[in-house]
Amino acid sequence: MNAPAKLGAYGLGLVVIFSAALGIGNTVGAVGAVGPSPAGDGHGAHAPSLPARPAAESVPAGLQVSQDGYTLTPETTTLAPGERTAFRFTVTGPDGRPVTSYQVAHEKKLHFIVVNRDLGWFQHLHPTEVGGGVWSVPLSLPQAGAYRAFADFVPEGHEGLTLGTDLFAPGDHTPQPLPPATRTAEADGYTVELDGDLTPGTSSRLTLTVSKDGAPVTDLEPYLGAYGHLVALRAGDLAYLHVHPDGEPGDGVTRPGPAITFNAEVPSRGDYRLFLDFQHGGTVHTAAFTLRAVPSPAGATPAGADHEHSGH
Ligand SMILES: [Cu+2]
Repeated sequence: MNAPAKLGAYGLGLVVIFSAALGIGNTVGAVGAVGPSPAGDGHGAHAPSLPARPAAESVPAGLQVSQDGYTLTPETTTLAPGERTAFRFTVTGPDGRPVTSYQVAHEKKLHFIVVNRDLGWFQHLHPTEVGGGVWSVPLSLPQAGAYRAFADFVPEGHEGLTLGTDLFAPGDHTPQPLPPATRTAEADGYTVELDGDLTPGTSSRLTLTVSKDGAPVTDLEPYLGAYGHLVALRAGDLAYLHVHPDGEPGDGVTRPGPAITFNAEVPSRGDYRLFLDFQHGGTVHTAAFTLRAVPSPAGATPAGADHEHSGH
C-alpha cells in the first residue's frame, strides 16, 4: 500500500467534501486540480440542466439529513436517557434502497459521531453492518436532552457525505452554555495544548500537543490510520467539519507526538467546539476545546508558511 497515495486520495475526498460543502474553493492548490469532474459522479444524471450552484450558497456538512439523494434514516430518534440501546439506522441511496456499498475511509466504512446539542458531550463510534444495509451501534445518551448524530461515509461511486439527524432523550434538561474558549484541555490524565487560530475562509493550521504528568507524549499510537482525529462543530448549528492531520503514521515524516498538526477550514467567524481523539496506552482519549474563529488582520502572514512538513 502506497501510504502517501492513500493519504492523498483520502485527503482529497475530505477536501472536496469540505470545499463543496463550505463553498470555499481555491484555498489549496490541489483542490481545483483534483475536484470531481462535472460529469464524474452521477450528479449530472440527476440534474442535467442545472448549472453548478454558486459556491457561496453551499451548505456546510452535517446540517442535512438528506443530501444528493442519500438519506440518513434512524430506526428511532428517541432513546431513554442513560440506557444502552442497540441504535439502528440505514442510509438510503438515490434509488430509495439502503446503501450497502461503501468505501473505506480511515479504516472504517462509516464513522458515527454523537454529541449533545450544547456540545458538552461527544462520542465517536463505529457501527457494524448487520445486513441489508442496516447499521447497528450500542448507544447510550447520558442524560435527558437534545442530541445530534452524524454519519460520515463515502458511498461507492460518490464523494464523501456527512448526514445529520437529531436524537432525543426525554426528561428534564437544563441547557448548558458553551464551555469557555480555552487553549488547554485535560483528558484522562493527559494535558493537550492547542496552538494556532481558526481563520474563516482559509486553511488554518492547528497543532495539538499531548503531555502527561508534565512530560511530552512521544509514543502516540495510530488510531484509524492517524495519530489524531479532530472533529470541529460550529456552535449554534453544529455544522460539521471533519479535519485531518498533516501526515500519517509510517510516512517517514510524521512523528508519534507530542504534536499532532491539522489543517482546518471553517466557513464563518464564531465559536467552534473541537474534539480531538488520540490513542495512547491502548485507549482512545478525547480532549475538547472551544475556539473562536476570527478574521485575520489584512496583510497577515499565511498560517503554516514556515512549517517543516506540508502535505500540499
Ligand atoms: Cu470514525
